[in-house]
Amino acid sequence: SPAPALDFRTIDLRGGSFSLAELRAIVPRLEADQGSAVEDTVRGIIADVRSGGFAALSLLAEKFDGVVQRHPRVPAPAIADALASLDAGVRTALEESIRRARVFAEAQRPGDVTVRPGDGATVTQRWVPVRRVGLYVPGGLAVYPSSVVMNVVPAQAAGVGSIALASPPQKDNGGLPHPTILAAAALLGIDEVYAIGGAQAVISFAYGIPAREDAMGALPAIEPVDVVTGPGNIFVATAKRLVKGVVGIDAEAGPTEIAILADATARPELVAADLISQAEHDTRAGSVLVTDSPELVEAVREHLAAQVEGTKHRERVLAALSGRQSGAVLVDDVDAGIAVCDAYAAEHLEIMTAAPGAVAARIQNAGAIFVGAYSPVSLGDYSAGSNHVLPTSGTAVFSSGLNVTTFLKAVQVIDYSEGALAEVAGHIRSLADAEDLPAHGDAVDRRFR
Ligand code: HSO
Ligand code: ZN
Repeated sequence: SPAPALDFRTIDLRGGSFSLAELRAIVPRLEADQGSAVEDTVRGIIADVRSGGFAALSLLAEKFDGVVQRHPRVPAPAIADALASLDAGVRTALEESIRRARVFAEAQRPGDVTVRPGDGATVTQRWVPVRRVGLYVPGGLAVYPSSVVMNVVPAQAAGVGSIALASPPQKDNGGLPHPTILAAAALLGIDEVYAIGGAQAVISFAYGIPAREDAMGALPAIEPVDVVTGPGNIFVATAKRLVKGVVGIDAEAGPTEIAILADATARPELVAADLISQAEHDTRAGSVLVTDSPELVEAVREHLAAQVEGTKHRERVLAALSGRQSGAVLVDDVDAGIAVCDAYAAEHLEIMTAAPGAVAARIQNAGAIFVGAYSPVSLGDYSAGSNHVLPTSGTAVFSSGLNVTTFLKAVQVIDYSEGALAEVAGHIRSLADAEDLPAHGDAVDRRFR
């Protein structure tokens, strides 16, 4: 088939003035998925796994992964072997990623606060980790040991006592998950690993799988978790959405995005390289340039065309750069560019302008901001110390990247003395009567009779 041509479109906003609603409609974005057929499939898998337990998981492993499986738990020696066979350079790099991510995550732990709103009265907010977390890691096209690091490290820093991991069984690896996933788990000290794919992994974690006996003996339970995190395809994302409420989930991750806010001082070859780096993930990935320099747009387009020819995943990159989710947005000045970036709310936003730190400080909406020519998104994907699980599809307007608080919850503790309660008893009476809930007031008054 003929190679697709680069079609990196330009949206020219110069000379116009646009409301936030207009900007949100204009910025390059994928059409939202409908996905109701997928939802029906996933509901079917939920029903099967909840009623059939391990027998249902075995059938699904055979159907989707082509493997015969009696129980999905990965034996400890297989995890140790995977680490022993890991490439030394990859091992050192992962260890440094873990170290930097851990320093950052541990520094994020919020402190408890106690206030004294009256004499003898204290109110405390205490941060408590969730008991148990399940992490799903894909095993198909995208095998990302870096994502194991990004999910596990903040959970460990939060003090989560029990962390389990699931990844699809691989036919050519004896039904075990991909060896680099197992090796990353080993480096992080995770020994509870299951060979379960896709939606059924999320469902197994959310509801648990009860212990059973078969002809060969015991099949130990998978204990339910409190939070499920991890990336995945549309089936995984749908499963997470459907179990939300039974468990907590991290953000539903859509295709990855990079926006670059640049002025005429930016180096076009670096802008092009960074746009290509994220386009490499997915034909649906979004690569957006926002600039006040028409010369930069032209230069970037030339570098894109040239660099795409030498890149390994050329077809995928071309499709992503040419999709309606990608393109250049031309604006009058950097201020207008900031407004466009806030409306777009990119998962990753690079700032390549004069004084990039000052521009970055004015951005309200982005999953992560990369400041200046030496902070590319690739750095954040692997080795910066920041997390690469970030809100996509404009959800950075209201949500955050994975961090230590994803795995914590705040418990409020109220401790009033007799005198402290007496001080507000009349107010409680007034508000209880105003809401026509007089027993609320009575419960307080009874203490003072
Ligand atoms: N850019 C992806 C994460 C990733 N990149 C993993 C390489 N490996 C989403 O933030
Ligand atoms: Zn990436």
